[in-house]
Amino acid sequence: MIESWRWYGPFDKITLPQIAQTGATGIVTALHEVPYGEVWPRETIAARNGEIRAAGFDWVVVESLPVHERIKRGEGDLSGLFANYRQSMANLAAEGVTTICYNFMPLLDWTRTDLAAPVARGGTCLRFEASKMAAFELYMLNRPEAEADYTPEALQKAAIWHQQATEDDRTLLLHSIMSGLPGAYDRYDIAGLKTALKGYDGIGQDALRNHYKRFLQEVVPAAEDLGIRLCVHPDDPPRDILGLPRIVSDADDIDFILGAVDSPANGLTFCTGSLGANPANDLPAMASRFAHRTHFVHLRNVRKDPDGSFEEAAHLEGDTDMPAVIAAFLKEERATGRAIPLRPDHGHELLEDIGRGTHPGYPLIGRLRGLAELRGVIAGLSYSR
Ligand code: DNO
Repeated sequence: MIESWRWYGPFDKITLPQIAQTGATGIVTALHEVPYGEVWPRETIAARNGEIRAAGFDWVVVESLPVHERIKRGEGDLSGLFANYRQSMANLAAEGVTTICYNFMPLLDWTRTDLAAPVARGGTCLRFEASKMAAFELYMLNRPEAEADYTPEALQKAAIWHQQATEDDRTLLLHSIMSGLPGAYDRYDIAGLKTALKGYDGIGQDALRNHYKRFLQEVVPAAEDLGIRLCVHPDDPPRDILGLPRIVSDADDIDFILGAVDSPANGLTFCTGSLGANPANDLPAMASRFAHRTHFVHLRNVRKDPDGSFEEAAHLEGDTDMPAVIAAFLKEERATGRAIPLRPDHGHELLEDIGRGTHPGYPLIGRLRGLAELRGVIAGLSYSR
């Protein structure tokens, strides 16, 4: 597997020479500065690639080439947006960057309620507390229908949180929930989020699936011609949220997507953290089943609570059998001769990470620990004497 590392570009507080010391050889990045829906210029791609190469790395995966919300909503004449997506792919391919991760989550990317939840032995992790999410939906967004999405216990705790919360608590919760928008620096406030949610009125799972299928039909043939491998990132958390449908959450969803345009260019980012937050997902089984269409692997672990809460555990702790998942990808590599890029997804903030102000989930030491542990698993599984 190709050990890679997500780098947010020249403004990332973690520099390429620092990343070199982790042992990773691949860089995962994006042109975060280009607004969603616009073409990624070839010169800008070339310049970023030059910087990455000069530091001794390969740009192994684009994460992400974002899909514009209008495509997700199926709104209006989309031909320009589809053409722009194809042109960005062509410009990337021309510069030798051929694996592209994206997601199809309406409005919000990964969603957490706490960005610095304490870890038992020190350090902090990202956490999704169902009761806080319920409080946000019911009392800050005033979305009474949300009651149906939570357990009675979570609803009770939500009411108590609401009674006790200060203005600062509410501001912090909004900030945490908005932090998942990767690399995008504009965030919704409550009014903005309400307006954005209205844009999805009447769009259920079936409609979103149709819009997604149309997107695949528009871009996958071009990807095939260009030698591009697209790989969709699963929903995080893997369920409907804020009343928005989510359609990349389990094995049935993935079957639908891979079948919608049945081509190796239409693939998957296998994210153990996202998929692992759904108790019904059997990750080793899913890894075996979908390894042949997996072009990128995100490895991290989660520990789940019965009320739907979960938190990010250390990479080899938590509920997911990480060695079993990795074994499935090593088997695929042995069978096909492919090398699949992986990255340690989020890490805990540990030691000097604390207070450094790196992107939530993307500290240096916590991810370095994760990568080192995963590297050990791979070495162990590859040991054949
Ligand atoms: C979370 C990331 C996701 C991912 C996007 C891909 O840390 O794995 O934000 O980058 O969903 O489009």
